[in-house]
Amino acid sequence: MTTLTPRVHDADGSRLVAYDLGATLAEWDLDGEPVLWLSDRAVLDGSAPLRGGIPICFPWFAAGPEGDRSPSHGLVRTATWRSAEPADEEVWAWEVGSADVSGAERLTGPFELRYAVGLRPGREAMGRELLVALAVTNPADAPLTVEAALHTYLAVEDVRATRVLGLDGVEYYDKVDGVRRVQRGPLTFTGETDRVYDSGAEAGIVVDDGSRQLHLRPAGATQAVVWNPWAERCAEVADLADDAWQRFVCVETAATAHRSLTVPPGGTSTLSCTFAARPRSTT
Ligand code: TA6
Repeated sequence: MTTLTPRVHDADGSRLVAYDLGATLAEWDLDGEPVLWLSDRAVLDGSAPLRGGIPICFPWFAAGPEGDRSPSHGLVRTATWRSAEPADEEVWAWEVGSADVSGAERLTGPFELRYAVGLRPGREAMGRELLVALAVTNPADAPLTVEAALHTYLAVEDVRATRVLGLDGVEYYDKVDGVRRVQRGPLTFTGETDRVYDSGAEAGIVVDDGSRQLHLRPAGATQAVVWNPWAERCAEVADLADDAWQRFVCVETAATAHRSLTVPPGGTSTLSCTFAARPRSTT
């Protein structure tokens, strides 16, 4: 059994931990406080995607466990990505292509992915900002249609006191009961929540847990996904402690079924999100 080797970056009050497995950013701590949430039962031997941080879903979202759309959330979150040259403000960059991922080309056609994690000075006294960006390049001469998501686990003090703002008036598909609804006011959490919102939320999303506000600015997405498993479903997931559901919410920058990404021949489409958090101590 192998243990994955982490990459660690520690500077200016930010600590980042990432793995080449899935190019997964596993941790972002700001002044010692976790902003991203990582399960204390996360599997770190390469046999499963990381439960926490920002796993990358591609070239499909959800589905599994059998059929063409298996495993769940695509093929790249368990692929080992190659390290690439980081550009300005990037801490790390990785690449992976359809040729590196068994079976991918048959299902989607060829693709090349570049994923970068960066830090930059925050605006408006917000400390450092984190920027993550997934660039999808289509090297072929036919359009490439794919789904993708930055499946972001955010740390909250208690999901029951957490509000998500910025989705007011947006239609969503509620995966818990299979009904389409329209969001009215802030999203609050009173049970299992699994929603696909029909907006890329480029005006921004705020996750407010009562003692810290986390500002997300997605770009290039067609949807936002919000997930919390709540108690019963959490207990069914091996790499989640029974009470873990209280301490995270997933807010995902996404392009999934019916609103997938079409990358033109020779073109590149980028899904990205900027995160800014005010440290708890100064809130
Ligand atoms: O993003 C929400 C979701 O698709 C949920 O339906 C839930 O299953 C979750 O992701 C976790 O999926 P995973 O394959 O990581 O167990």
